[in-house]
Amino acid sequence: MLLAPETIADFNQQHLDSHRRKLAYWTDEVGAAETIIEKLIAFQIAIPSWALGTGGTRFGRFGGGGEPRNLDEKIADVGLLHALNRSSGAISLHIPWDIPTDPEATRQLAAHYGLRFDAVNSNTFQDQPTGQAHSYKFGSLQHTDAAVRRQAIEHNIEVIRHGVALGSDSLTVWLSDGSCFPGQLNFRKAFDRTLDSLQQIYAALPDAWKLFVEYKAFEPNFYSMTVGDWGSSLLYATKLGPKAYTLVDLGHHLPNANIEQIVAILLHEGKLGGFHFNDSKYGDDDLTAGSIKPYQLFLIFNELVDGMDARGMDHATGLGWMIDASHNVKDPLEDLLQSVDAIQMAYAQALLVDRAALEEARETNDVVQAQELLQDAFRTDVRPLVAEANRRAGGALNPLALFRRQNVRRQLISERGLKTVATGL
Ligand code: PSV
Ligand code: MN
Repeated sequence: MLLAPETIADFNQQHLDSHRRKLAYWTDEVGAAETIIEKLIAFQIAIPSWALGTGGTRFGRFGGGGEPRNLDEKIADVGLLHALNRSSGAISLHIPWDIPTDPEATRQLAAHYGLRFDAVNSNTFQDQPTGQAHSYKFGSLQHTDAAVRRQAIEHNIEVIRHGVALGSDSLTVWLSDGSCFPGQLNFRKAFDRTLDSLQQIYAALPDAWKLFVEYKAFEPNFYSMTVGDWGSSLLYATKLGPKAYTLVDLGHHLPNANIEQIVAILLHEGKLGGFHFNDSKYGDDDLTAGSIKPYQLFLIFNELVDGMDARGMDHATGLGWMIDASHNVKDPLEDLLQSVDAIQMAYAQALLVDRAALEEARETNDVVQAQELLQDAFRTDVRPLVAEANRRAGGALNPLALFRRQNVRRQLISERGLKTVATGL
């Protein structure tokens, strides 16, 4: 489904007066407004191909209808999101949930929607119904059997090949490897085997590529995870070499972890590579970014902006930005629009922080002032800036409202049917 530029223009026209009144405060009073708008326009967040359908839990799945039936329809859905907010200009594929059979055609289709291919993701956490000789029940890259490890390594190399054909430039490896019970695993052997397997994958990386090592504290293994925290991920990435980085998924920490501190240190060490945004209350809940802990999201962005500036990195291209969420009870496209919006707001708020004053407060141990400076930025309503960035880039002042006004889901259901099921989570 395509959204005509006139539809967006017409929607924006109807809301323009009220938007201009809200924006006037910014353009009249805040010197940094123009810079923030420009940075927001440049900032793009990739959408994972596996998050375009309804998510499930181990207790079931309640499909919402009109889900994309193939890769082309997934690309069309991301194209639709990007047309609405102009901030979702990339798609991340999970292989073999999505295999591009005609990469050139897939590339052209994505380009037609203004999309590029973000990191490609391998999957050695599930056994595939066909064409797989060995099971990953007891791990993949860590497995005791060299034949299983070889199969998993070859799969990752095949994923790199798919990525090259699509113009992607990074591979994300998330392993479910670990153990469910004490005694099951020799931790040192599991570490060595995993490192050796990762080294073989790393050796197959094209020159300009990056390898992201994603960690996760628990699930599906519940006693130990072989890449269970940022420390082990950093260890693997450091041993692998300069093209390997740690990837932070916000849902992959133990409760109350100070993620902003982790981010600050990884960035400082030049080893933060990518991000998976979501939110959670209890575990890896994969909820909408900013829906549970918006202040934490802001504090993370505060460290990201500060750390990237310290290293002279381009905010838009220096790290791989992606949403990794699941939608059990919401329309997936609406949920993704909400996540992108929350990320844009946290980013804009972080750009508002008076960094010189903050450093001054820190150096003089003025705890109250330091807290005030952060909270002042967080409590600022930056929605007019985000709306203006979307509008100037050709998107809608309020993407979600336009999505609803156009009855997009009803149209998708009539095109694709009510009972369609997208591959993915
Ligand atoms: C695992 O929980 C994860 O966060 C990894 O990024 C996977 O690739 C993705 O979710 C989908 O299972
Ligand atoms: Mn993830």
